[in-house]
Amino acid sequence: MAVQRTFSIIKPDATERNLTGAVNAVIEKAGLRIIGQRRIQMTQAQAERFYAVHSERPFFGELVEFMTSGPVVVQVLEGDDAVAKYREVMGATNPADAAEGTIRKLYAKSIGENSVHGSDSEENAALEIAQFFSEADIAG
Ligand code: 3AN
Repeated sequence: MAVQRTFSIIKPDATERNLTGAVNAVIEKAGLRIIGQRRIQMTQAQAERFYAVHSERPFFGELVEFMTSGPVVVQVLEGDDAVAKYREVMGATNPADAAEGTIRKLYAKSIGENSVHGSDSEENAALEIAQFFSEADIAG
């Protein structure tokens, strides 16, 4: 299995409930290493750019509003097969469908306020990491 990087966001519903450490514990227990991490207040422009692929979806406005409603923690994760592994650790988009022990089963409030984001491909991971990190801010 190849060592990969993936991009993660701990979303406002989780930072608001002081769950950054709890989410990080699940990530690290799964064998992923947090090699870059920064807490930021996303601007509307950053959120619109990040979720541009969803711009035609009915929930786009709500999604941008939510992602700018409070601080988020942006992260670079590294490990074997990191993209797929983190998707597994996050659980299904809708917490009602998420498997036991996953971050969304443990902590997500709803399909919209679902605590974490993780890249869906290695290609998107590279683009998403580049939106928020320079190499100087990543140490593996
Ligand atoms: P995932 O985050 O599991 O990759 P996507 O890419 O389908 O899921 O959706 C991106 C984000 O859009 C989700 N994390 C969630 O916050 C939001 N979202 C998706 N579907 C809905 C929905 N039906 N209503 C509100 N927000 C949604």
